Amino acid sequence: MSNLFSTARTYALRATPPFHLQQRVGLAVLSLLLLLACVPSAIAHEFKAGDLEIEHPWSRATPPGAKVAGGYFTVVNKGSAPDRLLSISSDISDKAELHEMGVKDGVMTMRPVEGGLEIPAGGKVALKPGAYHLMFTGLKRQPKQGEKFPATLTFEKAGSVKVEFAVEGMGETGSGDMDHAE
Ligand SMILES: [Cu+2]
Repeated sequence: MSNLFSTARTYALRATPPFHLQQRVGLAVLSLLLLLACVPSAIAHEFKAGDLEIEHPWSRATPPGAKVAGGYFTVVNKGSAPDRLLSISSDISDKAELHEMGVKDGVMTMRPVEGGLEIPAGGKVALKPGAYHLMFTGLKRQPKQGEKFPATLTFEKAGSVKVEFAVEGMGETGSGDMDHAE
């Protein structure tokens, strides 16, 4: 990418007037290529709700019979007031809870977040393996690698927003992951 950009800069510098048609066409093609290169991949999807951006919601394929699946994404708050993630719902499970990890008596545990999760003004919160995360509990079916399933996130100020969780492979752990089998 950076190579592409420096090539573009060199090209732009060279294309000083008189501006020949050939150069213009060349520049147009180059801009188009740059544009295509900057389109996020199918995996890096995002959703907007008011001042909030929800980046790349993802989950993981589960083994047959599993009753829980994790849910992860990053919320960016571009506004000047804090907001709060209150609840999550999806057809894939009976319930979806917001969990946080903690260490109790030297053992990693997870517990529901009480009162929702604050998204600070101008800040962001990442839900990821080993940290804050969603848990879809009472799975009605197994999420399959490569599919997307819809869910609704409800925020105190931004309201409800529909998102899609991209299901990644079972081995997709991120760092400091903890098994959700209970
Ligand atoms: Cu959990």
